[in-house]
Amino acid sequence: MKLLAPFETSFGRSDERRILLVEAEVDGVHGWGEVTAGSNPFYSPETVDTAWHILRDFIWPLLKGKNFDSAEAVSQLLAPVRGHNMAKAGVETAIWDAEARSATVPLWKLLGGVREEVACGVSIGIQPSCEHLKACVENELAAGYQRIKIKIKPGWDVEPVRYLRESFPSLKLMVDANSAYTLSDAACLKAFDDYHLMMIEQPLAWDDIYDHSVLQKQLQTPICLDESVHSAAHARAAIATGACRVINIKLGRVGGHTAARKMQAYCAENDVPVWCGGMLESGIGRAHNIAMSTLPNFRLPGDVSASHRYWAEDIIEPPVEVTPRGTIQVRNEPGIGYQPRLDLIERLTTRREVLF
Ligand code: OSB
Ligand code: MG
Repeated sequence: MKLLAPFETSFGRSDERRILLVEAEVDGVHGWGEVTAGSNPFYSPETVDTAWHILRDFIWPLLKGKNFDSAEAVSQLLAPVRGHNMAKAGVETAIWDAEARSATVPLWKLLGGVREEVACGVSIGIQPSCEHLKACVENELAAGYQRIKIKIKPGWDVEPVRYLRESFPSLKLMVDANSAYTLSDAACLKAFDDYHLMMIEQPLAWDDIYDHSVLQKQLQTPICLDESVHSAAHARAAIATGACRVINIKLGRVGGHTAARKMQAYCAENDVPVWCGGMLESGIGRAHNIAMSTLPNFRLPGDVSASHRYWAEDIIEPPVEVTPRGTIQVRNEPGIGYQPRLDLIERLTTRREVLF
């Protein structure tokens, strides 16, 4: 699917997304999930193609013919496969959707969600100039979004933040570095302390916890971890070492709804707020993100925004829409609450494999 506008981060630029969907048939009911891996291993080690391989050759043999009472059992069945959380989440979330549809309940209720309206922010990619960035922010604020995150990298960091803060003194603003810095950049990162940011997301290495704990002690701005937290155990290590004060939860990165639910509960017990991250998902992944965002400890606006920010035509019906107060009204329909547009998905499909 071609993105309406290219999205640039410290690790590269995307013009399109190769979307890998999983359709799971469980007792005759079909559920849908999305593998959120990219085409390249620049955000995480997984790619669309590694996920395809792992799903077909290792995940499917662990599930085929298995009896289980609930989607909750799936993550344990997949435990023999180390890593590959995005591949796992594709099928795990599809089975959660199928379970909710077969019980005719909304997925968010089945998961234990507690709110019918979720707060939305936006993630704005690296722009050619501060003027361009300001225009993007004005546009998103006019649409109602509650907080703005901007992507940063060395050479595009303190200056755009200073510029935005001058124009928008009380804006809920944060930055995401996607691992573009090292501890030797601490002085540069410390300069963010003057601009009252909500948080700085993943400044250091994608697989690091310890250096973040060293950095957090030097910063007033809270650190939020994304790339380096893949489980409740990682959240425990990050919180115990003081590596962050906020955690971004992505279904793909943590391996699905069961893991996400555990992680948000663990963070709640430790008074660490979480929010739902995004991976430029199609409507299927987006709908799962909305369901997850209704869980109790999702206390901050997420990166879950309207379909039309990404796609000329989304593959679900209706598309995801955002209210003028910057929220998504959760749908009270069975499963993910949105219907896959089978005709459109068919037209966009370049490769398919049926496993049985
Ligand atoms: O780090 O949160 C990230 C997109 C692709 C890969 C990583 C990230 C992102 C985003 C976009 O920030 C969030 C979205 O709008 O889906
Ligand atoms: Mg991030």
